[in-house]
Amino acid sequence: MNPQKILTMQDLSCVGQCSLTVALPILSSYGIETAVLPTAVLSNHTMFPSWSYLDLTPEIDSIFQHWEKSNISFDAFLLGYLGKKKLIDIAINCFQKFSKKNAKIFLDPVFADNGKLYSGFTLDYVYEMRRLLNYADVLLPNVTEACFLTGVDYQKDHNEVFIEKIGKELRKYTKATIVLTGVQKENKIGEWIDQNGEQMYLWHELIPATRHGTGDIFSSVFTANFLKGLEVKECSNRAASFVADCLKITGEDHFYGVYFESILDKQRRK
Ligand code: PXL
Repeated sequence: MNPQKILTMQDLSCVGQCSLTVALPILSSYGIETAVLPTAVLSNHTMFPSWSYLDLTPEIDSIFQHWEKSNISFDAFLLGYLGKKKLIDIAINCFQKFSKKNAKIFLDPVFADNGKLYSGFTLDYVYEMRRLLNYADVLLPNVTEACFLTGVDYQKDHNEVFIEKIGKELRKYTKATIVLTGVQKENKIGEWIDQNGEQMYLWHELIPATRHGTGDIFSSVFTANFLKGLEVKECSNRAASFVADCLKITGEDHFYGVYFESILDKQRRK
């Protein structure tokens, strides 16, 4: 048996349960061989009051040269937080060099939430990110990211007119299956999905807690289930239900990520 091989490209935040420290254990737990391309090492993620940042992009050329020599290639790519404009071209180069035939690209653009850009991001970065949308097979933005990418003004009222306008505008940039996350309605949270022209909403119980890294958990669980052959709707339901379970078990004492580790095994067996 040849396990599927995925490459996940994002930062390594030493502390904080996000990006690689989430994607790697989750994807591996599904039996998917997971290679990593760490784009930077941070002491912790950027929701902490301060952080150190070591840019690893100068090393990537050399990493790629060695991968080429060894004929390394991947069945899939999962991109999360990149954080530097130059990484957009590096990502495109990476797909061109290391994709197996029909390799799938999962792109979570990760640069904003709750109507605002994350610390350190600018509109220039958002415009660069638009170029990557063209390469994605599955695009997993939250509502705020989708607004920045399309130029639609963010609003708290996620009514259907607003959501579907964002969806229509996103279509101008991508043929990907769009999974728009964090859509809110009354006491529910959900996704709006547009796959091959078929559109649907999925709704789940809203757990009234905001924690860091839940988007990264969502995209990792979604991607793992997709690679296992599940329908998009089921991948999304499973990802949302795992995030909800994580939020439920994470106590108030833990201000950054969620305690996903203790329930990961149970999730994978579903
Ligand atoms: O969870 C997304 C994320 C990943 N990596 C870093 C971050 C963030 C969100 O702020 O700061 C370094």
